[in-house]
Amino acid sequence: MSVFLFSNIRINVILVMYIIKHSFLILLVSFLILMISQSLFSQNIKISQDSLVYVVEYDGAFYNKYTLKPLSVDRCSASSFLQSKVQNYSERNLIDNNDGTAWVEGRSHAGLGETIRVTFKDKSALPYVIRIVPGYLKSEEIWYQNNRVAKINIRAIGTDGDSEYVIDEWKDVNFRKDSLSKVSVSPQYIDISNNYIQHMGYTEFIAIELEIMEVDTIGALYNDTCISEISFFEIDKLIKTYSSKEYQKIKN
Ligand SMILES: [Ca+2]
Ligand SMILES: [Ca+2]
Repeated sequence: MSVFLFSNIRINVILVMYIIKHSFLILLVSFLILMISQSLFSQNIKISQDSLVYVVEYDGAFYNKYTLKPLSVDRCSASSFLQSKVQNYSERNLIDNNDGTAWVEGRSHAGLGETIRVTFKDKSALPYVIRIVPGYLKSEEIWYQNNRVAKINIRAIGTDGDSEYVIDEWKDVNFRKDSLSKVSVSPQYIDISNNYIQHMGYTEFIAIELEIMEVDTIGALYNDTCISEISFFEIDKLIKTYSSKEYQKIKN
């Protein structure tokens, strides 16, 4: 009887030890998985300092490499912004050189069709590259609490006689969640220059207009779509010219 009892206790002790040992392992593995996913998640949303310093343009015969310089915005206006007594969400936040402040649309819906219009101090300026930070990048938590711009339409508006000139051949720019998870929420640079070369020709440039076409609402607490920053660059100095053959070589 005592032998049976002893062996029973022993089995119980072994069982408890087994559970404790494996619980610890399960906890350890869960903790490691959490740490790794947190780390990846954090990297994903980290604001990176992009090193965009040049752009390559094809002129029909050669590929020309230019340095870029930022353009000074004269006026930035939006079709709406979120009214708040505690925080400023106006379009001024789009051009304040701070990725932690955002313009937030002011409609009760997600802001589809809302527009932003920008003019430049230098009236002869032609923006070649646009930098956009989608969403409200104040913090990871705030970024996910709000809607993020998923698709935006960009138009260059110029004069053609008395009529407004709209370039409608431009591709929509996508900031979809799948591409975000690949490239993080670091600024998106969009080279829009080919459209100028092909379509602006004899017209005079007036403004850039951006329109919200689609938003990403997954996980959002508020039905508010945000953009943290927009900036514009024009070409500065020609630093190198490549033949088609040379360019394909360096590109690959
Ligand atoms: Ca800002
Ligand atoms: Ca809204």
